[in-house]
Amino acid sequence: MPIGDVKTSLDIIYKTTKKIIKDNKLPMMVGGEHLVTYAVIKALFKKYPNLHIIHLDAHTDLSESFLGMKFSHATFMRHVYNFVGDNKIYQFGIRSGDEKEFKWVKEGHVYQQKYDLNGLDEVVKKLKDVPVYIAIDLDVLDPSVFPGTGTPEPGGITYKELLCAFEQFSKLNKIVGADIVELSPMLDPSQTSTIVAAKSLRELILILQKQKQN
Ligand SMILES: [Mn+2]
Repeated sequence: MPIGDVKTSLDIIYKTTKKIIKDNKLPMMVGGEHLVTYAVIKALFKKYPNLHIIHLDAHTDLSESFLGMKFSHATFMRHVYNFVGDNKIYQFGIRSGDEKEFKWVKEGHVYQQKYDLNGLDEVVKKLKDVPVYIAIDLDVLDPSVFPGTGTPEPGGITYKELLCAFEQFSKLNKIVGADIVELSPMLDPSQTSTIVAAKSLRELILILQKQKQN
């Protein structure tokens, strides 16, 4: 990635994802900055116009702009919304956002479960046979479990709860891509966060592997 060049980076991710899709493989993104997800979903949406997104995160990421930037980790899901449309995005674990975002959510554009993963089982039942993308911002975890991230928010879920979410995801029949993002190893000298991220990644890869065999 050309560091600091957002547009070129998104272009590279978009083109690479298109190639992965064309080769009949499943894109699995690892980060880093959550904005990477935008380009992957954009490429997947071309193939799956009925694409749904399950998004685990502490933050809404639904601002139209952040610090003057249109494309950032705090805005990407709003830009995803702009092409996937109403009732396609399902957010869980959310405990940070601004007033404008929460007001917009209340208008009913996206599904949002605050603080925890309650209701995920029902959403999984509903989305069982439609194309689903899974976006996991690891800051959905409590900072006591995962401090190595750029914008930690107290009051998050436990690792066991995340494991239960993976169990739910394994019931989906059509996962078409996934990501695990926002690990910043330098922010956690204990390296616990890196271990948590690696273990989460393993779980998600096993779920995608099962999808490939279907
Ligand atoms: Mn976040």
